[in-house]
Amino acid sequence: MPDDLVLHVNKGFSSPYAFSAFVALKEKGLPFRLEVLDLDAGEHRRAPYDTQSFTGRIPALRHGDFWLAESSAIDEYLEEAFPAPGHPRLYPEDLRARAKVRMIQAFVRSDLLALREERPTSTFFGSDHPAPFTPAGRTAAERLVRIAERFLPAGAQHVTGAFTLADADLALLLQRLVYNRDPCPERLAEYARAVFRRPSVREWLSHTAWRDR
Ligand SMILES: N[C@@H](CCC(=O)N[C@@H](CS)C(=O)NCC(=O)O)C(=O)O
Repeated sequence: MPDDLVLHVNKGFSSPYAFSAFVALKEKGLPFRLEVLDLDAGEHRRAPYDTQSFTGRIPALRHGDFWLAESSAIDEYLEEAFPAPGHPRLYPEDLRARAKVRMIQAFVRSDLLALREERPTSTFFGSDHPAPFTPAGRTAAERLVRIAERFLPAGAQHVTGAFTLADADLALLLQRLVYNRDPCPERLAEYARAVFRRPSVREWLSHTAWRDR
């Protein structure tokens, strides 16, 4: 097929970035194929993937002969290549709501390094047990709670009027606390759990060691 879609992910399905692109494809209702690379074996650094993917990282999307890396670029490409109303909208139509979604996606990818290191996805997509927080990890966890409270309006189920990819990304970030039973306000915990009940997310989870708790 000339326009087939292939998403390259990592063995173990632990990548939060591949998660975002996978959820985008699923929520759009697009047929696609998964190509699973063993990062421990260095498969992502071998030719031709290393150069075709530009960055030699996962995720990378191939759409026909077009290659794209960087999860947020993949998310936005899918939104524009398969637009509403023919396909579900994953970014809001409203300019400011769309900007908010992009802000949250950028925040999730660039901030809270200590939290991401001390509560890696292997503690919920895999079977690793978390160690107690260092002061830096605890500070990052508290910062996440404070900022997520601002992102999620009171009484809302989503950060904007309907589900967007910011919800998928933010819910995964919150699961670093929720799944590991670290302090997290119930409102945020329930939000993260609800997003993780979406069929698109459940399908990702089915590839991982996730256990409902
Ligand atoms: N900014 C990139 C990050 C991608 C990334 O860091 N992927 C990791 C897996 S989570 C990877 O490929 N690591 C292998 C390596 O860097 O050698 C995105 O948003 O897609």
